[in-house]
Amino acid sequence: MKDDLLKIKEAGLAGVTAANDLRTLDDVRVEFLGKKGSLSQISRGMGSLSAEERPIMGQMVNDVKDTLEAAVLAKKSELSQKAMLEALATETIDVTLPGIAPKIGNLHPMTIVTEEICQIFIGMGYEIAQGPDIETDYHNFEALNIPASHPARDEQDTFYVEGGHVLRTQTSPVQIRKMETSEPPIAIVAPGKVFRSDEVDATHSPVFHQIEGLVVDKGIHMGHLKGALTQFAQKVFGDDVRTRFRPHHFPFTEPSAEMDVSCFGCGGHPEKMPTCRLCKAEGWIELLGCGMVHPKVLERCGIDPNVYSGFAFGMGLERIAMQRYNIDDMRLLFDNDMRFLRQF
Ligand code: 2NM
Repeated sequence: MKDDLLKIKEAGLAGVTAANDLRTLDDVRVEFLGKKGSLSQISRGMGSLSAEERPIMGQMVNDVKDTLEAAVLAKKSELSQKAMLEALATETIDVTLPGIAPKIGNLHPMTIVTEEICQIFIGMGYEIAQGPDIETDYHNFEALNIPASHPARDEQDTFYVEGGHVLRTQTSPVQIRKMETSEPPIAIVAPGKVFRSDEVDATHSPVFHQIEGLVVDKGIHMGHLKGALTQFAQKVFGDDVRTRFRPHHFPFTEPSAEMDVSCFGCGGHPEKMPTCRLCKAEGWIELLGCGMVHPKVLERCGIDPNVYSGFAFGMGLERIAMQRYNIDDMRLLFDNDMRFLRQF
């Protein structure tokens, strides 16, 4: 048994010395030191030894094991070092090869337009406000002075969901919630998705985007509304743009108006460009609805209309994006076809 052990030691050391790469070295390690290797087999045979011989042989087996392990370790570090030097000598990187360009995304045209408009209002001191897409009937209609009999409540126009809730048909409920929970002065804009039960076509979608604004303080009047919205229009379309206000009706404002901007296709002079497609030779383009917040709306939100007054406005964002980017079909904004979206 002792002879066997010495033979194993010598064969093992020879194997380690002969190993020229890490793989061969590991094969040698498994052959001699592995679970089923020669040393393990010797150990298993020790059961037949006498009680005096067993510890002596045990010690010898351990010594051989230590010797072989040390030899394998030393050889391993030598071979690793050699492999590293070889790799350094042979593997070179051609830094002149063309790179692989990372795929960089871009913002959706609706996002660009929304952020640009929000940024203009932020610059004028407004805060951004947000609220839930699913609203109570109260916040979407009742508080806005839209009674149960109003045509806007028709199921043809509004998505009703469980529990008498609705998908908000405008972002005004965000303004209602703001007025309910804070004291004037208030100056906010609320951008977001709104929902109406419309058929899809080139100019309609059941989901679209709006931005609405609200300013409430002591002494706010129509002059503030006209000034703020004209300044806004000039920031979006350029300093030369003019605005005009036409009387209109909304249940939640009194008086109410629609604001047009002079056409940025023909410069508001269709007589010089009778073919202008943007304004259909009208010279004006409708941009938004607006008005002085109805006293009943203020009162319902806990704001005393004898002390405070306010103006509000709302506009659709798809139409602005379509005019801005010369898009003739609203569906392109919702299809999310990459060939279209990559252009922005
Ligand atoms: C519009 C037009 C006019 C509006 C009113 C309110 C509120 F909550 F203060 F009463 N928010 N938004 C408003 C007024 C919206 O969209 C065409």
